[in-house]
Parts: sequence; C-alpha cells; structure tokens
Amino acid sequence: MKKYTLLQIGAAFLLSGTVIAAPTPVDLTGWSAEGSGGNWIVQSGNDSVYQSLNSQYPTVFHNGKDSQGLALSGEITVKESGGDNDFIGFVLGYDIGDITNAAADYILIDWKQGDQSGGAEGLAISRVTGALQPNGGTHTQNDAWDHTGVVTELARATNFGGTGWQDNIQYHFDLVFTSNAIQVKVNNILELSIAGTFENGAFGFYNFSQANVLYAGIEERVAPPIGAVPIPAAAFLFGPAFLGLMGFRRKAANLVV
Ligand SMILES: [Ca+2]
Ligand SMILES: [Ca+2]
Ligand SMILES: [Ca+2]
Repeated sequence: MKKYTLLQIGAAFLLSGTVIAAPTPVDLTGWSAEGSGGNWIVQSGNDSVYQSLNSQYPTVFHNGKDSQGLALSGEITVKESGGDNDFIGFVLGYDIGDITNAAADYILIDWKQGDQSGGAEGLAISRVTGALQPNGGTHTQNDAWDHTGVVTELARATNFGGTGWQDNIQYHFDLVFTSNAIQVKVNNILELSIAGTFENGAFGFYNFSQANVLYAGIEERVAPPIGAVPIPAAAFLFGPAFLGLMGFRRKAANLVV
C-alpha cells in the first residue's frame, strides 16, 4: 500500500515537473549593430561581444530573428573603475531598423549606474513606440535618457529598481520572452515580470553612452512556461528511487559498487 502511494506521488511529480531544455551557445557573428553610438566587437569563441564606445546615441546589437518562445542568458560586466555611469541593457521584440523607425514597437530593459540629468539610476522595463534616433541630440533631451516621449516605463526592478550596476562586477542575466509574458532575472533572482500582449521580434543588447561593456557566454534555450518551477537537483535523486519502485530495484542495485 505504501509502495503504491509513493508510485502515485512519483507519477504526479513527473507529470507536473517541467523539463527545462538545455541551453546552447549563441553564435553572435550573425547579429547586427544599429544606431550610431555603438562599436560592437564579437570576441573569440563568438558567444561574447564587447561594446567599446561612450556615445551620446543609443545603440542595439540584435539577432535579427523572431525570438518569442526563447530564453536568453549570459553574463554582463562593465569593465571600468570609476569612469562613466550610463545605460546597459537589452531589447526584446526589436525589428530591423527600429532604432530610427517612427513606428517602432518593442521592449527596452535598461540599467543605469548613476542618477544624472533626468536619467534615473536603476533597472527598468519600458515600451518604445518610436525612434530613439534621430531624436538623439544631447542626453537630457533624449527620450531614452529620461524615459519620456516614445519611451514609456512599465515597471522598475524589484531589487535593482533604484540601484545601479557596479564597475567590474559580473552579473548573470536571464531573459524569457513570450507573446504574453516577459521575465528578467539578475543573478537568478526575478527582478522584472510583466504580462501583456507583446509584438514578436529580435533579442538584442542595448547600450546608451556606456563604454567597455562585455556580454559573455551568451546562451539560448526554449523558454520555460512562465511560472514553472525548474526541477531541482534533488529531483534527479528521486528518479532512481522511482525506477526502483517500478521493479528495477535489483538491476539498479547491481550498478552500485
Ligand atoms: Ca562607472
Ligand atoms: Ca554619464
Ligand atoms: Ca556616457
């Protein structure tokens, strides 16, 4: 009777558990730079890219393909001490030419190191509904800088909403993008989670006036269902026990030395 109960538990677990697809490295040599403020240099190994310019114009480096249903992860580091304090980040649902497209519609995730002239320190998610260039000009007049005009802020991050990134610190990021939900994790902690109806488009990296930014170890996988709890390592310990209950106990025991 107890055996049967455990079997039921195991079956229920297997049915409810979500298998997270293994990530694969992204070849960034096929990505494209847009906007006059960027110098994106793909690094050896092709899964890392370095943005070297401190420019007054926003720039995007994107994968050029519809990316809903995918998750993108990697490490981001600003390699400076002191120096500048501006924007790093990502775009989702970006279409080719959107940086200068008055009819653009995509999601911007940006993270500013420090407060400056209307640009607020911290990590936020916004909807962009127009061109970020040639609206450029000086920082304080730019919609991307102030999150005004064509940039509508949707939410600020749970922990980093008012806290900038730090120089020479590597942050692990994880983006999930579907037609009705977007999630952003930093160092495996959920920072942004919004629901809505989102246009399809590319994944991209975003930069506005911040030099020396490295995006490294970029990986892609099938997006997990939003709200799904990844199977913890302990579940894999349960696996052999479950097989044992199904009659493989003796065989499994023979493998143990
Ligand atoms: Ca700095
Ligand atoms: Ca600055
Ligand atoms: Ca700057």
